[in-house]
Amino acid sequence: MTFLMLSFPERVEVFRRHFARDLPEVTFASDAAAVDPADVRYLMCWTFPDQLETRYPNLELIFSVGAGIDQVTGVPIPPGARLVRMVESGITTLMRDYVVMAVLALHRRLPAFIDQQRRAEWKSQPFVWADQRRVGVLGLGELAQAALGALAPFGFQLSGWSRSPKEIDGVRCHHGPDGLAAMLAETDILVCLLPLTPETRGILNADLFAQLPQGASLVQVGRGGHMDAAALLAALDSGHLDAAFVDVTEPEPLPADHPLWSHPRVVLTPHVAAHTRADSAAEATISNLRLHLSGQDPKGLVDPARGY
Ligand code: NDP
Ligand code: OXD
Repeated sequence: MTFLMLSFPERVEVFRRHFARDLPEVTFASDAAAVDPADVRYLMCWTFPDQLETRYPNLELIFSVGAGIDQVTGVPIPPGARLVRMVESGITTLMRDYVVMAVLALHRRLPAFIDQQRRAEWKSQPFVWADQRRVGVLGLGELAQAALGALAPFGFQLSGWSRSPKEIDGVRCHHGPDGLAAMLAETDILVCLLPLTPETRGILNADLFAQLPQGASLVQVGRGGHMDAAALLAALDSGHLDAAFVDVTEPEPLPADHPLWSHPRVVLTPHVAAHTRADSAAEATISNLRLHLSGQDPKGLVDPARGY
């Protein structure tokens, strides 16, 4: 019963130590060439090794090292194997912090002030109090709920949108296509924390931007494939949107001549909103393996029909 981990050496070593201490009954391996493929029951990776479908015939669980699984969507897996995305406190806290940072920066119009600073322009901007600012989040999953929880104490008006109906204290919850239109019409700062699926690809497009109120802003921390960058730039240039934080692009890395790099109202970060933390991820994975070994579903189990 082998757990094969394909990842960076530093992360692998942390996992190796945790497995040796907390789950010695499972053999931990990190060298694919040195294991008998028939022994591999559990695999952790970001992208799949070639011919995964036939390579490890006894695979039961495939763990993504990250929260997203769109990088493997559509790649066949062995019959009987199930895919698990990463749910761990390191990713969640980093994302929570990034979203709070970006929302506060947009709320206090930091991109406008940085632009003014470049021109040595000493000028105030209109003040808006947090209780007058409406923050809407696309997605109400693990990361979105952590971000909303951290935004609540500032007093923002909070709302969120998901596929299925939800009830979250202090958050106006919407779902489905009608719910999206209702939320967008009342959102000053929109945060995208959706998984990338056929349904959500391209969701941040000209039509969606047009449904936001004049002067709204965007925090794009989902996946590059969610956003039509040309539509964002057009909405910023027309003045309909005020500013954007963009952490994910298509392609990544973003080519050096892409206009997003130099737009004065865009803060661009290189897909760093969150990152898997080795020690907490190892604990989460071991806890998931224990659930699986006792016949229960692991946390973060992907539903192939939904695509996340
Ligand atoms: P979850 O699976 O916990 O949450 C996904 C949420 O999106 C759920 O609320 C789900 O609705 C909603 N959703 C999915 N499809 C639709 C749809 N068609 N219409 C409406 N709502 C939909 O994911 P996480 O919170 O863990 O992660 C979200 C995403 O964040 C990742 O998939 C990845 O793309 C991105 N990410 C980005 C990182 C970065 O560094 N920039 C780092 C980590 C993740 P429901 O609740 O009804 O199922
Ligand atoms: C993830 C990411 O999905 O880092 O974890 O984007």
